[in-house]
Amino acid sequence: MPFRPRYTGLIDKYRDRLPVHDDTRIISLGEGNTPLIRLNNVPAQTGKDVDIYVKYEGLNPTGSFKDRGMTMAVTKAVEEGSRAIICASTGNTSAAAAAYAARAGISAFVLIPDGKIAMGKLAQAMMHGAVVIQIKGNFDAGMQLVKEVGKDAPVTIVNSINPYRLQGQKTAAFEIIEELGRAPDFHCLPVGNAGNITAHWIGYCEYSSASGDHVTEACAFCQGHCRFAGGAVVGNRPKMVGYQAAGSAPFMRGEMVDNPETVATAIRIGHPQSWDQAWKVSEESGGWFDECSDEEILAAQKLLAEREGVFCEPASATSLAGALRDIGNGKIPEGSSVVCTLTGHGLKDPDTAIKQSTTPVMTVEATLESVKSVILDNLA
Ligand code: AN7
Repeated sequence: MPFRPRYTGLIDKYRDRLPVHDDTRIISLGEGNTPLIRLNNVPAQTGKDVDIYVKYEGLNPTGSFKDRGMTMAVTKAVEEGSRAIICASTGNTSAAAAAYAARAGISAFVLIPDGKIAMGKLAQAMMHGAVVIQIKGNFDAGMQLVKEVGKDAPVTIVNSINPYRLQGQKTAAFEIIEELGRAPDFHCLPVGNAGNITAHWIGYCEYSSASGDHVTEACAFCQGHCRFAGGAVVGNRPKMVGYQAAGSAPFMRGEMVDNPETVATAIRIGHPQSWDQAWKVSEESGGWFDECSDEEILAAQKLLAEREGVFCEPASATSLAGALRDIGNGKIPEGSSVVCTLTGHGLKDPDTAIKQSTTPVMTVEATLESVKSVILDNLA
């Protein structure tokens, strides 16, 4: 068998495009390198000629895209001598922070909205030994507290306001270009704080520029962490489309939302931290924002699970729900290639999955006869 080097995570892979030094101690769990799956059955259902791919970020080590940002944020926190990290979270950031802190041997403090995070995510934060602080308030209140605490407590904030987070997350765009040989025409993402849509745009712009330079205004967000400045765009870049849950859609309202609500708890966010950057991304790329109802989100989650064998969490399905609608109405024209990011794994939120499933679980006698009769009754 030919020797193939072990995959050791996205910082190792893209170190010349990331703010690390040769002797930086990398805190990694082998994140990144996630599958880009071409949908086989769903596109036919639209009646349109489109290529839809899903980037299955749920297959990262802690089950969400947050690992891409967290490997960078924790690597840099450790390099800078920090002994503790802190974040507010709707769940996935807390799971990633807890895991990478455990890996690094430092402490993690996570603020989560009381009763409003999915069970799998809570289990992760607890299991990895984070100090879990449930607040009687939502994510936005937690974020405000974290910003204030971060001013004088000896903790590093690892929410996406930490610029290293977006640097790690931009690598998802690199992977997509490398697999498709070009950028897709449209890239659809669920939007909460809008960090990920911003990070992807930074990635596409860097990769498509002549010199690996940053060429986007949104990239001002890198705060100097891109290697260079300037450079002409040579490759294609996608239109970036951000979908929000209707009950927490500040980008659609055009202003912050104070009491966001949605079944997709991961994106139950009313005060996005990357507000200005995301508007720039939308403008620069020629994309748009839209919203999906909870019903549309759950239907897309189920469609993917039933028709393609891909299980993502509700928030993640928002990207496909929106894309299917915009393919249907022609905003995404025929002949397009579309990538939908599936930000988190379906196992994160088993309660919502079981609640919405219409497939009955049958209980029968433990006999050959009863099992056979179930099979005969249920053959497709
Ligand atoms: C599955 O964990 O904000 O627009 O605190 O978990 O970059 O915020 C999660 C966000 C989409 C939105 N899908 O990404 C947190 C948190 C899933 C998520 C988003 C989140 P951004």
